[in-house]
Amino acid sequence: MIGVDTLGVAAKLGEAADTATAIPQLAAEVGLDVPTAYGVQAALVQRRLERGERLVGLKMGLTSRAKMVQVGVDEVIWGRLTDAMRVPDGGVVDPAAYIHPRVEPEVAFLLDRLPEPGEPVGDFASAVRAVAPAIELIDSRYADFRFSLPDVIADNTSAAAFVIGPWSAVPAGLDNLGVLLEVDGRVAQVGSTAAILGDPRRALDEGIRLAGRHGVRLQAGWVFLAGAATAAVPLRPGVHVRAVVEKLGTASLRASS
Ligand code: OOG
Ligand code: MG
Repeated sequence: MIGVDTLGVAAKLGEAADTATAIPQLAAEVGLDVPTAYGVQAALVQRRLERGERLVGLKMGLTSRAKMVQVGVDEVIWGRLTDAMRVPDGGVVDPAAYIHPRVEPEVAFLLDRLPEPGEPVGDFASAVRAVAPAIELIDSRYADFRFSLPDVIADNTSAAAFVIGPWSAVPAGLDNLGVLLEVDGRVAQVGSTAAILGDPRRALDEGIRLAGRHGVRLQAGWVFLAGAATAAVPLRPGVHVRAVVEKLGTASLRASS
């Protein structure tokens, strides 16, 4: 689309994140469609790279019905992860650094040898070196956590922070593992990895395909978040959050008060 001020839109979203201040949705007003929204996302993440952050992976969004229903957008999307977004397992995050942070349980892959662009992942075991339970902290930069499809794509799919639990070897089946999200020891969300496109391994095929359309090639050593199996829950000050994935273990974080 001609005439979209990609850098200007990226600057608005970047400042909203840096200052933890919500902004109105902007896609309709500035005329963003899906391809131009991915262009804004690239420019938004480029701002981070220019201040010294490193690209360390890719995240999928809206790969489960629960998430699509929660945000009212029903297309699979992807975003970029940088090293500054990573929080150590068991680490502390400050909820005040975000606008309206939410947490969700995820499954992470540590990428290894990936096929050529356009080729499906034939052998998952050689494409993925290890798997881990994870937590994603999402924080839409739009007021009331409401957005259209191009809005959320431009906003780097609400990516804000992530925690990866211990890596383990890829288990025989990943397609029906129980998933829990606990807040202060109480179960807040229950699900199954089956909710992630039927099998989280499919999320990798989708990620390779969709990112490839925009010239992004996944790299060995990158982290890949397959998308949340359950709806996200608000992150309140002072709470302890734990994601539990059957066979894989747990990842946790604490919110400062
Ligand atoms: C969009 C990001 C969705 C997931 O795992 O489905 C996502 C949002 O919910 O704000 O990260
Ligand atoms: Mg997510």
